[in-house]
Amino acid sequence: MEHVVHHPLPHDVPAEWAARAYVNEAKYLEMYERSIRDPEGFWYEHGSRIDWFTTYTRAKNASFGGPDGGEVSIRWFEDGVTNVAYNCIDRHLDTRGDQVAIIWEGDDPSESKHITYRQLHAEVCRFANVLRNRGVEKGSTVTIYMPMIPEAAYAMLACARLGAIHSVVFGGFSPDSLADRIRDCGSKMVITADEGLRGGRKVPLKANVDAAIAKVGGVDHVVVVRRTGGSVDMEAGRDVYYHEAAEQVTDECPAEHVDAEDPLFILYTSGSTGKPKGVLHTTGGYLVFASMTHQYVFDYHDGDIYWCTADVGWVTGHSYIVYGPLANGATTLMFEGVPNYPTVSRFWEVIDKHKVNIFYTAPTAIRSLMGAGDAPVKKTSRASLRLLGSVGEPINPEAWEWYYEVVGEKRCPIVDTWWQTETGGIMITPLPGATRLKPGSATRPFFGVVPQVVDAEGKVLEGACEGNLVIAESWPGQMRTVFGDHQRFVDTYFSAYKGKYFTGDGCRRDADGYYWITGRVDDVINVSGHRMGTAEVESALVSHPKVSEAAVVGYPHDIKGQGIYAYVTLMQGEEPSESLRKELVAHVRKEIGPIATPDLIQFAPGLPKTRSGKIMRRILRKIAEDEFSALGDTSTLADPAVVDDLIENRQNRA
Ligand code: 6R9
Repeated sequence: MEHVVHHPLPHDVPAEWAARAYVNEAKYLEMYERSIRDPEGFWYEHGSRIDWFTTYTRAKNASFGGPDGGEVSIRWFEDGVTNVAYNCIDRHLDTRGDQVAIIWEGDDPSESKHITYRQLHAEVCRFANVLRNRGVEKGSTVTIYMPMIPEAAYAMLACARLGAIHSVVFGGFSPDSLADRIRDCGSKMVITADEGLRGGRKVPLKANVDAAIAKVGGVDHVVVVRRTGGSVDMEAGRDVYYHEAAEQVTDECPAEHVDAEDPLFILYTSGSTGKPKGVLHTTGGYLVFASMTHQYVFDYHDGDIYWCTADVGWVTGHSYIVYGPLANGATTLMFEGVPNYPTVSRFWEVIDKHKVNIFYTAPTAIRSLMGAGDAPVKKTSRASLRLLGSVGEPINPEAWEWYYEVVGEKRCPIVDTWWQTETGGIMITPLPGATRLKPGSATRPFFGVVPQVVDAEGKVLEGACEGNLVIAESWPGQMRTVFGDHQRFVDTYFSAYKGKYFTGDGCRRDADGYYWITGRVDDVINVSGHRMGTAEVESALVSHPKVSEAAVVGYPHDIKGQGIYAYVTLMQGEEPSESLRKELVAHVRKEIGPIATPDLIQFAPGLPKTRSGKIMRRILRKIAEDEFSALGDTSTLADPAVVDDLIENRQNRA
């Protein structure tokens, strides 16, 4: 390939991709144009891709408040009645009851399972009955804290079947983080496992739940799935093993009829302020959007084996392991393990073992496997692969090329999919067969998505430009509110640019109309594809008795995309030391979880502040990036001398 990495030329769409794809370029343009000109007609039509107990009479009823800041209200298919679990399971039983719905691949390569749609139906009904017997009903909130085992999907679908609202909390979060999330949504029920298993190591999930409940109270029931058989404390009257409870119930459970705008799930995500937000997604629009994007973006056809490597604790797991694929009657692979266990060939071996056709992963995984060289890839066949996907953060062109050439052997298009917890599904993405690819660009909007690039004042920029990314019109998969705090929803997403959804991302648009996401423009950092508010890490640090003040910024990291750089000012009389550094790292891991582990901690006698006391993060970012020669205007600093000390003792030296 002859293109220059920094100004990549588009890859042409080979005839074979176009021949099997749902849409070619002309069809994409035609459908996209229609979806924007006539959103009501377009979505009215596509809403019928799922089954409804009562059909909607209108598709879209949404307002972003307008330029004067009116009410923000987002409703799709609002008088329709349906059920997500019914759509993901029951409606397939006649045609594909014996087809595999979920392939589960364990952490240990000798363990795997195949679950057909008929078995899935029985498992989910049973799970729903266990929950119903313990008081879960339409509108209840249920916290799910599980490893990557099929029961995680059963539990989610069981909630959906009952019309209950699940809140899945990633198994890597600490008891404190779990406690906050249980408290915020008021769950009386927690579903967990004895222990998780990842990379050969055990994760004490049940013990973490016990510690969380000791802090929050209000939890009446804990359902414990046995995964490792490790011994755990069971509190009589509160805790029950799932396999014991399941013996007491039948495998039939009717699907509740729920309104299109009834909540389906809450998923907590980080923003620029301290407390994670409960992003609320509802039923009808979410499922239409998740299933439609899954079909078109991954060009999913009957019989394909599809694998998304995300964890169900993140939105990617919700939309593209569970809901989108199952709504489409797909075979979806769920992987318990990690990319480098037992060896760095694991992903490729799993692809060969299960003849995976479509593979969707994150740039951080690609970069770390790229670091292990080509040989662990090349020793596997990967002949089944037809399409590759990327999500979670910008993919650098070098990693894109490696993924394309070494993993996909130039046979497979790469779909670089930009979206967010808030958007529910993929927003900007190539469509295989329709879109010429440019390494590093998420390319063009999906149907119904109206991206705009605006400057700091909110002026809409035209043509090739760079600025902040906003979305001008509602789409069905959009979050509806912040659970319990609609004003926060309005303030976070619709106040920076009135009448528009602000994504928090910076973006460039090139002369071909392709979008290049440049990363967050707010105080959110993206570490290995995990979103984290710098304020969350700061509040964890200052909760340590020896810390007086902390400021956290991201810095470029070869594998993780961004690393966590913390500046810490100690309490009077405390001395910096290696052991204190370790103590602080351990403290943050305990407060938030291992994903928030600071990579670098710099002890600073003072932080750069304006005279009004605001920390000048711009300066801290520059120093963390080892770019301190271009600090910009420092004239507003209260005490310019602190900067010299910060530079002198910087931790990230080239
Ligand atoms: C799905 C998911 C959202 C943030 C988003 C952006 C970054 C995700 C991306 C990407 C560039 C892509 N992001 N996909 N940046 N290219 N293809 O990751 O949701 O965890 O909420 O993160 O991730 O910064 O704003 P979430």
